[in-house]
Amino acid sequence: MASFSAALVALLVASCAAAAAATTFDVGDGHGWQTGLDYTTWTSDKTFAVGDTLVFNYTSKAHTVTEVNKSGYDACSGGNSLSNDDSGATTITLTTPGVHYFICDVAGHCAGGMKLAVTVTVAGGSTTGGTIPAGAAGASLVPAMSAIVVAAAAGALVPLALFC
Ligand SMILES: *[C@@H]1O[C@H](CO)[C@@H](O)[C@H](O)[C@H]1NC(C)=O
Ligand SMILES: *[C@@H]1O[C@H](CO)[C@@H](O)[C@H](O)[C@H]1NC(C)=O
Ligand SMILES: [Cu+2]
Repeated sequence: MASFSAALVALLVASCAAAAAATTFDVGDGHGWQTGLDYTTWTSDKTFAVGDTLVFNYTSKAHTVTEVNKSGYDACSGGNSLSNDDSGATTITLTTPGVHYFICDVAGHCAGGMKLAVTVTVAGGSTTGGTIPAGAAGASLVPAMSAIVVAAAAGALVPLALFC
């Protein structure tokens, strides 16, 4: 049963990693996108991957979500924005790795805290990634697949769904 358990753990880890590969982040959590919050603190316990989504919640027209480069972020300048929205519900899907910078372009708001920098890594489940060591995928996939069969037969997929 030891190898079965090991395979099941591998499957759990793999399925949780896949689930984590596309996370929707509610920026600022219940506080939304507003002045007076520290979004650096908000990001500090989170990791962001390609495919994840940021949802900015704020009063329409009262703020903007303006994607800028590092210069714009550092200077609180939206003059060379990459994208801009003030709809009140801005959804940004993080499609490329690297650091993505967002500010509010209403005068004074960026200086008042409305600046967000997220470091985006290649997702573990991404098909575009190059970070999986050669051999690792092939080595783990076969026991994971056989574990699916065994786990299904054992009726173990219900607790599996609850695990994540
Ligand atoms: C957005 O913010 C408003 C006002 O703060 C709040 O009532 C609402 O629940 C928030 N929506 C989401 C999806 O967080
Ligand atoms: C940001 O964009 C501006 C305008 O295109 C450019 O002059 C500046 O060098 C860029 N900064 C960075 C860090 O890429
Ligand atoms: Cu604002």
